[in-house]
Amino acid sequence: MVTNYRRFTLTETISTEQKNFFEEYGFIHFENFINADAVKALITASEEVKRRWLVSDVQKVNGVPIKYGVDLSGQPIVQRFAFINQHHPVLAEFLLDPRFNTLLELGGIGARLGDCEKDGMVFNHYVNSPKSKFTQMGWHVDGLREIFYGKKLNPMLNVGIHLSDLKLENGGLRIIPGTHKQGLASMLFKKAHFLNNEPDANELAIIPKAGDLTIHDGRLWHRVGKSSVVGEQSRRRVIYIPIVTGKYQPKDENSPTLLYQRFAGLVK
Ligand SMILES: O=C(O)CCC(=O)C(=O)O
Ligand SMILES: [Fe+2]
Repeated sequence: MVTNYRRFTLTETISTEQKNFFEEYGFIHFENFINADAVKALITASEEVKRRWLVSDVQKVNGVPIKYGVDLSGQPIVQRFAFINQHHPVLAEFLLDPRFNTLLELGGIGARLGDCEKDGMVFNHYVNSPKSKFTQMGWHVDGLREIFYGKKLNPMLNVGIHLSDLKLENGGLRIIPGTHKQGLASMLFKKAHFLNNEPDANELAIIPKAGDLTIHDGRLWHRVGKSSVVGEQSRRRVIYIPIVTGKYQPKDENSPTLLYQRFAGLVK
């Protein structure tokens, strides 16, 4: 497993070196995108949305199922929020940071932030306890969603804003660098989507500090490894926002639930 890879710092423009790295490996890691106060504000906002959604028992947002689970205390929590940016001003405003525009350059022509497309801003909250319903995620490519949508694959990037300090034993994002260049057959059949949680000989462990930002190509094989530590130390929060291209496809409360979304809900 690769753990020692190059990290970058984001400035006003994407350097040629950064662009080349991203094109070759299909991911890039920028350190210190936001500071500790900003991390705290984003977490606090998610806690407020959680309380509201628990009270009104929100099951879907714009057709996307919301995943609930149980915290260490036994209290119910939201473990996967979709379109959370549409439910809190702090999260909506966060997306106005001009540095997101800088990142669009990696998405090519017509690239935009998918704040009201796909699953919008996703907020994942993992915690490893006997009762937790969300501790890992099997191998998958995000681009597969396009095939479930029945549409031609448009390049899609996933921007991650990491809100927890991680060590290798905390599990987290595992990717296979370079697999974004694979053909359709490998994308569909290299591994059993969401069902396979086995480590891969070529995987790389993304090990972020709270406040770091990563981008991975939607066609890259990746998974979320389970934390080998339990309890409070296993808590992991990460935000994802897609960079999309192609036809503008906003979702609203009448949007249907897609097949892959039903499927993903069945997998622990
Ligand atoms: O939690 C993560 O770091 C990755 C989640 C993921 O791959 C997904 O939601 O598609
Ligand atoms: Fe993913």
